[in-house]
Amino acid sequence: MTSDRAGDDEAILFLSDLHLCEARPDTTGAFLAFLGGPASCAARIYILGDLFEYWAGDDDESPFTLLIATSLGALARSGVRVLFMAGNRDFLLGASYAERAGIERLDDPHLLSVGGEQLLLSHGDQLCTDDTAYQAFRSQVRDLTWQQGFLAQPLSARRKLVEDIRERSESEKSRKPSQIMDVNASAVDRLLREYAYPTLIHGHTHRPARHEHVVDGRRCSRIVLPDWHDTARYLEWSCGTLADREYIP
Ligand code: LP5
Ligand code: MN
Repeated sequence: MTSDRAGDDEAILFLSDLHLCEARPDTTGAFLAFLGGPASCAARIYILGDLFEYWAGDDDESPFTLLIATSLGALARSGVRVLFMAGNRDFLLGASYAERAGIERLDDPHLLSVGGEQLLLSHGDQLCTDDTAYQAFRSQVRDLTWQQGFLAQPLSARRKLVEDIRERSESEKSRKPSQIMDVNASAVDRLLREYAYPTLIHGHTHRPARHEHVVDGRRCSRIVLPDWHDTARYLEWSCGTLADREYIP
């Protein structure tokens, strides 16, 4: 767990699940415009995972990944802090790409104190505990020894393996009951209790909503961020409130 405190007057943007890739030029265009637009007016932006469709290693230095790094780097150099939490698609994004892009990497979860509020940030996949096949897969690929073995393979072999797993994931998802791919209510309650009843902000499920959880008699909000597949949507903290925003370039 990492934690941080923001100044009361800071404007902060939260976004996740952009799934950037060359095959989605409209989303890439919207993201680049967003970096030059609303993000440039904020004090910091939090990207809560799945910035990329997938990340096979920092040695993927394609013009596409370099363009995103250059654009994030320009924002960071202008004084906007860019904070990144890994998702299940891009947990292999490492120190070298982070440095190139001027982004600060966070643990999952991350606790942010601002304006007297506690905001607990997470990608959200760890809360989907009913999806036991996914959680087993997750434990395997988050193992550092496994990751070293994976990263030791040539980039082309890694890309092929990820694409095979993507195919298998899509086929398994089509057979899973929808509710097991959402967060588990008890897992959410445990997390809220552990972090002293904050507001939880997460992505991953692509089911944007605001939920209320009452844990030990305490009322906590859980805000689920939208993906960027059709529109550029994010959450904005400003003057003590969290507002849903949509950016049309
Ligand atoms: O991402 P999303 O939302 O579509 O689906 C997720 C779960 N799927 C995944 C897999 C990713 O989409 C693809 C991999 C990302 C690349 C990471 C790069 C480095 C790792 C390289 C791996 C070789 O996360 C999906 C959930 C869904 O969220 C909802 O929560 O259901 O989970 C699955 O579909 C997983 C399957 O149920 C189990 C997959 C078993 C694959 C076993 C392959 C064995 C190969 C050995 C290597 C570990
Ligand atoms: Mn995800």
